Amino acid sequence: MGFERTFVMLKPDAVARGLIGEIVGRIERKGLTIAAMRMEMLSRETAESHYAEHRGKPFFDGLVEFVCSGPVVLMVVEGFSAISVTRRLAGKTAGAEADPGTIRGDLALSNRYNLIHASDSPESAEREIGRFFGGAEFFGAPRERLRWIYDAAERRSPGGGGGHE
Ligand code: FUP
Repeated sequence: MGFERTFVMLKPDAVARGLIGEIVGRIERKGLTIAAMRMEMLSRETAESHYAEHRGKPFFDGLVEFVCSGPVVLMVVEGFSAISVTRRLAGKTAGAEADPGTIRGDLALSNRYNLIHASDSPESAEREIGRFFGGAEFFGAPRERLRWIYDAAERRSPGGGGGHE
């Protein structure tokens, strides 16, 4: 809780389907801030280390092949409770089971082509941001914009940074 940064990846299906704006728009409209962003093709090595916890599972090879099959959008998203809020915006893993109102629930049917990855814990967020944005500069929201998103007390978070007090 409090001010957090999380790692988000829009997968090749999101890019190929022209849904970058739709998904980024949902994250921004919620009040979270895109603190860093770039587009690239993942190498096999990077994809395998990103999904290392799934190594050995039946879907691992197909998953790695899929995320390397086209460009992805890599982002650092920040704001109050950014990690859990972004997970809830994404919805359950399988598109067909994800609740309407979520990104996957509204826009996906597959459990592989599910559009978005979002870090699942503070530890994952730190590791994944380090993997993809080590040394990068993050750009926080201007304070005037945050004024109507957070109460002043909520903005005084221990982590500080990124336009917060
Ligand atoms: P999530 O945290 O919701 O992204 O889901 P997981 O970490 O459990 O799974 C990571 C990715 O593996 C999913 F986004 C899609 C892929 N996957 C499959 O391709 N098949 C499956 O049966 C389960 C997951």
